[in-house]
This record gives sequence, structure tokens and C-alpha cells, in this order.
Amino acid sequence: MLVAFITGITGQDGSFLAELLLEKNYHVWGMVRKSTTNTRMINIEHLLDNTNLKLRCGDMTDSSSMTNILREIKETYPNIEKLDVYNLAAVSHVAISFEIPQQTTSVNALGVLSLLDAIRFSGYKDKIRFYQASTSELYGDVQDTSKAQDETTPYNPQSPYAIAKLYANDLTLLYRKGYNMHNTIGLLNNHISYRRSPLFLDSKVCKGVADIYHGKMDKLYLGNVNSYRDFGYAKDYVKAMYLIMQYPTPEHWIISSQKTYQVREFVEKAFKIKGFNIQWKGEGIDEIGYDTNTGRELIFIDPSLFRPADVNFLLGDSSRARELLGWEEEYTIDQVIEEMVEYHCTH
Ligand code: NAP
Ligand code: G4F
Repeated sequence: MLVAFITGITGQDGSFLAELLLEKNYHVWGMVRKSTTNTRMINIEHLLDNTNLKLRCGDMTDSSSMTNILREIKETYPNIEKLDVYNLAAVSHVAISFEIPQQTTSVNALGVLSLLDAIRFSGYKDKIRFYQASTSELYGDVQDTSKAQDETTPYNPQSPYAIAKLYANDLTLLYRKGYNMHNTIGLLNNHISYRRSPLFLDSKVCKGVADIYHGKMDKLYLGNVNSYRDFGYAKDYVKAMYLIMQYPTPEHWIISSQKTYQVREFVEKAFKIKGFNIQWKGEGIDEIGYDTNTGRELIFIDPSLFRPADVNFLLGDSSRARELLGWEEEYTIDQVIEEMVEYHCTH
């Protein structure tokens, strides 16, 4: 019997991972927040009829909910040989983490402590494998931009989000060592899809292109367009999570596309899908992106979107994961951006 428990199942990654595991005949248990059951189940609506999917209400800030779910799984499969727990739940928006730093810490740091303790005291911890969703945001203010970030690059987090994720990383490693738990870590670079909230840059830009193309909007306002991100497709990245969990020993893996693009370049790529040819003029907060075909000024800088601190250069070295896990991506970033723009044109 293949059984998995996913926190954050309603999110971008959780929904793709649930699909992947259901295809592999797993029984998938997902933790969903009570408030979300009334509002935002869109990412997993198409899976709700699957009898191998079981949803339970819970919250990372409510330790008893996780204890109860682990107990119910044990009661449902008394002879369970292995349970894979993927911890994907988080306050995942970096800018928002500056607005709600305490909640971010409760969910992304202390929530992980609660989940690890729920596993530790579950009575079947030796049958459980744990995956912690870590992030390239840990690298933060990268000092050496001449090379990609690898296992030796120091962490220098720049947000309440990244600081909470660093605590979770260290705790996951401590519990692996101290309590002999099979705790794995996937340090993933930015991965995106049409399922991502338009609060993130990638979806905001792709939706912006669609809205401008359809005449629903005439300008797009952005913050820092100078930072670099290493973008991949969420569907490819959940396959890496699965492979990490299958690896015989619990380890820490970097997953990335090994290519980096400035936010400005991402914007140009997205607008190009609908025939806009973006060039830039002006500097700093007066910088404007315009379409050379028509001269229309389309992208403006809104300083209120700047963060108190930003991460300026992310480029991941995933060579170890590619070699030892055999992971590789199926989709190029251009394919993903095209899919996202077309999705927003039709939804
Ligand atoms: P996402 O779409 O924002 O999903 C986050 C999930 O966490 C949602 O299901 C959300 O539930 C849930 N959640 C939030 N607060 C919760 C709480 N208090 N209790 C229980 N669940 C809660 O994020 P994602 O892009 O799928 O990312 C998945 C994980 O990978 C996150 O931990 C993120 O930090 C990490 N990560 C993401 C990336 C990336 O580029 N996508 C890169 C590195 C690491 P609701 O639907 O109820 O809000
Ligand atoms: O899309 P973003 O908000 O993603 P960010 O901060 O890189 O975080 C994402 O990736 C992390 C992995 O590296 C994850 F851990 C995290 O959960 C999340 O998935 O911003 C990307 C860049 C930033 O430099 C931001 O300042 O785009 C810049 N930006 C410019 N204008 C904007 C905007 N970001 C957003 N969200 N909205 C803007 O209008």
C-alpha cells in the first residue's frame, strides 16, 4: 500500500504533487484549512471525486490537527509499511511575510516543529519519510554572483519568510540526526505555473499580458525589475520531490533550471507571446517598458511594491540532483510562460 500525506495540498505544488501521486496509485491524504474549504479549492477541484484522495481539515498552527491525521492514517492502514509526508504548507509569499511576520513564523517555522513532533510521537516514526519544502530564498543576499549557488554557498536570508524557512531547515536536520528520522530537504528555486496566484511576479505579468491584450487593462505596475530568478515549471519540480523521497538515504537537494533571468527579461518574454516587443527607457522609478510596434507605454514602476530587502541574484546548481536522482525538466521556461499567458487569456 502506497500512502502519502501532503500539507499545502490546495497550493500550486500540493495540487500537482497530489496528481502525480494519485497517478502512481498512492492513497493521498491532504490537509486543508477550514476557511479554504469554503473558498479556494480550485487547484484540486478536479481530483475531489477520486476515492484515493482523502481531505482532512487542519492547520500548521494547530498541532493536534496533524497528530490526529497521522493517527487516522495509522488506524486506516494498521499494517502500513511506509508513509511519505510532504510538508508544502507555508505562507509562501515573500513580500507578504514582511506584513505578517509573526504568522509567517508560526506557520513556516513553528508549524514544522509541530509536524516533526507529531511524527516523532506518532508511534510509527520509523515508517515515515518526511520532505521539507525549502527554498533558494535562504541564499538571500548572495555575495558572489559570478557562480551558481550550490551546497557550499552560505545562507544569508533577507525576509521573515526566509528566516522562518531557515529555522525549519535546521530543525529538519536536527531531528534527522537527534531522533534518527528520515528527513529530506528539497531546496527549490522559483517554480511557476498557471496555478499560481497573481500575487507572484510570474502570474501577475502573464495575467497582465492577457488583460492588456484583451483591452481589460492598459498598464502594468511592477516593483524591482532588476533582480534575477532561476525559473522552472512546478510540474517538473514536484517530480523532483517524489524522487527525493525515493532516494535510499535522507538528504538535502538543490533543484533548479541552472539558468537565470532578470525580471525585466521575464516581462519581455511574456509580452512577446502576444506580439508586444518591449523595450525600456528611463531609469530607476521612472523606468518605463514600451511596445516598439505601437509606442504604447505599458509597464511602470510602483515604488510601493519594493520590499524592505530583496534577493537580487538566484541561480541554482542542481548538478548533484540531476546526476544522482536522474531528475531533469521536461519543459523550457519559454513553454511555461506561453502556457501561462494563454491560460490567462482564456480564464
Ligand atoms: P502556495 O501555492 O502558496 O501554497 C501554499 C499552501 O500552504 C496552500 O495550500 C495553503 O493553503 C497552505 N497553507 C498556508 N498557510 C497554512 C496554514 N496555516 N496551515 C495549513 N496550510 C497552510 O505555495 P507553493 O508555490 O505551492 O509552494 C509550496 C511550498 O514550497 C511552500 O512551502 C513554499 O514556501 C515552498 N517553495 C515554493 C517555491 C516556488 O517557487 N513555488 C520555491 C521554493 C520553495 P490555502 O490554500 O488554505 O491558502
Ligand atoms: O514572484 P516573487 O514574489 O517571488 P520570490 O520573492 O522570488 O519568491 C518565490 O520564490 C521563492 C524561491 O526562490 C519561494 F521560496 C517563494 O515561496 C516564492 O515562490 O518575486 C520575484 C521577484 C522579486 O525580486 C520581486 O521583488 O520579482 C520582483 N517583483 C517586481 N515586481 C515583484 C513585482 N514581485 C511581485 N510578487 N510582484 C510585483 O509586482
